Amino acid sequence: MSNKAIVPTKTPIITRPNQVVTISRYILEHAESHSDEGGDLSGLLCDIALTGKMIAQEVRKAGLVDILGQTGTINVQGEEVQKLDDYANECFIKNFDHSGRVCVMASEEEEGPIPIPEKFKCGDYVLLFDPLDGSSNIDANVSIGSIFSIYKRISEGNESGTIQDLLRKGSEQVAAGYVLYGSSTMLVYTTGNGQVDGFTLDPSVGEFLLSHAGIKIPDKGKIYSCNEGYRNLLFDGSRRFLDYLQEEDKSTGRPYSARYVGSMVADVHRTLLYGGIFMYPGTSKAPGGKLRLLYEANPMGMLIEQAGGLASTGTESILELKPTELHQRVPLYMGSKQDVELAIEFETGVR
Ligand code: AHM
Ligand code: MG
Repeated sequence: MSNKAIVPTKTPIITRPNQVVTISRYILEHAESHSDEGGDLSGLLCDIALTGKMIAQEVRKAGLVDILGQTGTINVQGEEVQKLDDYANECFIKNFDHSGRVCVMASEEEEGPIPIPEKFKCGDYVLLFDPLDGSSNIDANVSIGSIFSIYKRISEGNESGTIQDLLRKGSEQVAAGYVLYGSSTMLVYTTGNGQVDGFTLDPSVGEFLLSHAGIKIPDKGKIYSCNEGYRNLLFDGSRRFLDYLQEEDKSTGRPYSARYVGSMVADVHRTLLYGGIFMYPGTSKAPGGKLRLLYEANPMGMLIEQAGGLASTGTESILELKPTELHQRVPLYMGSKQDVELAIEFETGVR
């Protein structure tokens, strides 16, 4: 993408069935709805799509390590073979540090804030990302994903942003989304206003095309997603909630089915489309849970809530938590509104 601001079009073009809508066209047509002053948010989202395509391309080569070379070695093209998660992390940093659209970044793979080098212009936005979530699934050819979260900067001036720009409540996000590298590559994003849209990569033309317009999560589902290997380590409320979901009762649609990929992007994607609940509560070994508030819970929470669902710690709204550190973890429940409300009742002892 060039640094030139993209000017929003005045009259959004109406999408008709069977019409091919590329992601860049869609972003431009909807620029007004996310009050995109100067067009930088549109440009940023287009850059995310490009980054997703670059990572998807590399993900497709996973498993060819014995043929293309081990990580750390030089391959037949004379390039260094990188670990996929390192590649994805660098890809985000390199695509955004000179874009002129962000003033500071943070990655699940980096300890501290990632400043913008002095030689490059700083922009108005703040970008946080988990470059390759679910990376333990790579070698088994199971779906993985990238997650991103975008805020408007709050610090003054034209210099690099600060830690305060990064430690923000999820409710302040101006956009969030993920790229899922599954049986197809999909990009799902929201800029608020109750609108969540999904795009599928057409590999023949290398473009994300609108495939899931206006995603709405069902109010109640029939699937729960949880690592039950930790059942004995769960606290009373979450364990009783699981017991409840497994009980037989036709009138409330129980028992629920269990599905757990172990890649949050894949598990939340299914939850968004089919409904139900994805949960990673605290355990006696990890009372604060495992998943990261800024890189995983907030962006996925925004998507779920914009699609009509709920994201909760079990006692509080995820999106209202004020983070105190970059890599803070959080217990979480997210998904269909009625299912999450039920989980909260068990967590808070109402049931
Ligand atoms: P990662 O960021 O190290 O990949 O860990 C996050 C992943 C999530 O994608 C997934 O929901 C969770 O860890 C699975 O954890 P577990 O193996 O404990 O069930
Ligand atoms: Mg992760």
